[in-house]
Amino acid sequence: MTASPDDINPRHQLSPLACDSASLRQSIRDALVREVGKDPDLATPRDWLHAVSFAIRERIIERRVVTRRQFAEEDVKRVYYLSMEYLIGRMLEANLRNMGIFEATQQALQDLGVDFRTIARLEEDAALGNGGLGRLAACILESMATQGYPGYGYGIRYEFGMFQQHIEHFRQVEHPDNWLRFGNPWEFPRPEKVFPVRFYGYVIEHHESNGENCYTWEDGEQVLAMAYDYPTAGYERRNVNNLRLWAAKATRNFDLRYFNEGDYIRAVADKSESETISMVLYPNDATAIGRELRLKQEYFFVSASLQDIFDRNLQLGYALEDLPNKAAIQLNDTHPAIAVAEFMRLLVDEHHVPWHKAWDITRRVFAYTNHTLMPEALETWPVALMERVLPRHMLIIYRINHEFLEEVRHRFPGDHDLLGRLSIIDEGHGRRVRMAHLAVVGSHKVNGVAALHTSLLKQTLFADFYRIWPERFINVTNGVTPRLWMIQANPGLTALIESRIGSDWKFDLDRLKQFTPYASDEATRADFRAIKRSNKERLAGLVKNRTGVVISPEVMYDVQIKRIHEYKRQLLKLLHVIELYQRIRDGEEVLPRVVLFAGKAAPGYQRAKDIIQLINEVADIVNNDPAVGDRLKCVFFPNYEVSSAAIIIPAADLSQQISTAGFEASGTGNMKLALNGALTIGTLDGANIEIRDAVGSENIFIFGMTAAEVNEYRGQRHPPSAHLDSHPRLRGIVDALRTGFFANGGRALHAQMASYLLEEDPFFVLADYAAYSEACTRADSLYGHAEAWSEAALLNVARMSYFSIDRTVREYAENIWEVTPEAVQAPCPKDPNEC
Ligand code: F58
Repeated sequence: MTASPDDINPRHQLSPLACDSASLRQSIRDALVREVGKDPDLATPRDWLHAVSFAIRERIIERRVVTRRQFAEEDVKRVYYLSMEYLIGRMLEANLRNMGIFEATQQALQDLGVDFRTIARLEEDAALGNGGLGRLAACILESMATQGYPGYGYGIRYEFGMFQQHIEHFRQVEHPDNWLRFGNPWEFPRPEKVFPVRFYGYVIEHHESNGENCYTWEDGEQVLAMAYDYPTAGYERRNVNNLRLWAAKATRNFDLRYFNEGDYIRAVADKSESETISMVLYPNDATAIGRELRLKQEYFFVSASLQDIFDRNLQLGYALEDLPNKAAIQLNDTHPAIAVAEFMRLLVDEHHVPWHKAWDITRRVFAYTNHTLMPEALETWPVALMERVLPRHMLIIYRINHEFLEEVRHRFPGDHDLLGRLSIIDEGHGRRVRMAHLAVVGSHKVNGVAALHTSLLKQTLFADFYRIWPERFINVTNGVTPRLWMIQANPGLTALIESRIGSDWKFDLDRLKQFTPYASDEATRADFRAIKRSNKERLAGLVKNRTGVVISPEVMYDVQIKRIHEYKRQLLKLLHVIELYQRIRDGEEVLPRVVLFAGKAAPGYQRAKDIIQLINEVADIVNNDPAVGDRLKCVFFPNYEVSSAAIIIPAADLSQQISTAGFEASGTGNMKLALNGALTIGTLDGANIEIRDAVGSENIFIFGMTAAEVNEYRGQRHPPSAHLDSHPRLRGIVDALRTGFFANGGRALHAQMASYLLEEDPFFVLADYAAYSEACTRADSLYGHAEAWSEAALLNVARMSYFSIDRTVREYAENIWEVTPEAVQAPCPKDPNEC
């Protein structure tokens, strides 16, 4: 019972809005009056921002309607991407560019006397994520739309996204991210799309005549999940996919009990309590959050998404047995892993599918992406908590586990340790549910996000699972979208490439390889340097604005931009800043540079916050020392987010990717920076290894212990202080910290950080320092040869095509989802009547 073209009521045929600048101008002016409710004479820049967004959203949603109809007509298999996080950034420019109407809209605004850049800056970033995992989800959605895959994103519409970072007295202070306070023109609220989500309560077992018991989940409390849709446009394609984010609303009868008792205030207070579920994103980047509210958030969005998926499939007339041919569900890490149990509950309890059939369907539908090996980031929930919050799911997990362990027992009789290691329930730590095990057992494919990461997964975290199901584990190396991270962020470099090899590469990044010969062309190199320089001027303006620090566009820009974490080793870079400072003070020549750090620390992660303070205190001394001048500036750029990344990255010369080997699953900042012509200085960690293979080892500065060496070294238990003489200056550098040379807020913190390095150093900063400093010297000496540096930088650009998110998504589509792109329609014509 699927829709065919003939089914579409002729009265419902769309007459597309035109996209020439005159029509856009009219739409913008109309939206200003009709949607924003302002007289153009009185409109503020934000009013114009909203007006233009409304004018564009009309055009996006039209294409969404067409896309949805086409998918329904063609009976396509759909991909559902379940992610707790989407780090989207600003939407206006991305939508305009992907819709192919960026220039026309700029023109329309100019005709209205409005400057595009001025209003675009006012848009709040949609920062519904912490870091790489959330940004990857946003890149994947954009790529699915661009390539014509029928992809649906599901997540949470957090009222407050990632906190805003301020620096006060050198230290990070968090402010709430009230990103919706001016309204959000990009979302379509769907008050009719609501699903009930239950928590707590109890389970009743019913005995059936066929021997299978059936269960009902009763009582407890219910919250409604209401849909908000964010259409996601493909690049210069007509495809528009949908990101559906859920907000919690109190159920309509929430208040009956108290209202009947006349307790109005209590009733309303309860209402807001249930709405806290979607209130705020947990700002944690590498540790699992063991809070009840977090578990409720996870189940809340999973349950609503799966109910929605079931509804869609049933409405389209698909049989539940056929789900694996109609739906692929990707779990972005374990945060949505409870979906495995919820899917079983919906099949077995709600739709009365027999257990074993249901289990077969479930496994064929789900796949799971792992993003970390770090034990503290692996989610486990106390059995007691799960039993209380999700009693039915706990029973389902018990049965899944029982049957799984039976299978293992059968294959490996007598190996009790193996059973304990594989069990979904960890019996050793006060009984906890291991969500990663649930995800592996419930999926047909499990992937790591870079080659090294996947092979470590197979050797360590999932070694036992790999032994029993080797075919289940595959690698899908991450990628980044060139639309945002090149075309939008770096129009100068985009134009340069276009002038040399045309524009096919924008649709197929593989063709960027054709740019390779231009790396040895002097004119191209000179143009590249001019572009870098102007990108640096743009960044220098922003740095001055945000920090007051004046940086010269003449010098090397050396950047480390990512979440602040011990394993990412911002401290290693900071020690090098101190080395450079001391060398300048000692009268040595050093290559002039700006070192720029940016990144947020989890609010409860004291050491990460201490590192931020240390950076700021060192920066304060260095930047104000007249003996140093422009030879060294150290900047901590506050409130790093997608929109600032898009300005920092194109201006960077040197990209710091210096995590302790074996800890960074992949990294994606490394890809964005190399694509923009920054050279990487990095360890053999995550995707750095594949980047080296792609760009050539002569065009990257690799240093330090490998993952295997780190492992071996850890076993040897060397005292970190043994490395103080491995580099002529290391002792003096650590001494400067120890004695509080840079201290401003108090020496204690500096001394404490010195003892941390000397006594603990869990991420081997001191052990890798000599190698790091030497690699920096190599980088500096190449930078001194402008032609050679530019050649290497251009080779990086030309050879980064593998790291396009489009390649990543194709691999997911072919090796996991088994979906094909919908014959992507011809690129959007520029004909005003056929937008
Ligand atoms: C990141 N993980 C990895 N987690 O650290 C990075 O190497 C990788 O490139 C990226 O995923 C994409 O695969 C990450 O960002 C989180 O932010 C989680 C948020 C929720 C709590 C646990 C960490």
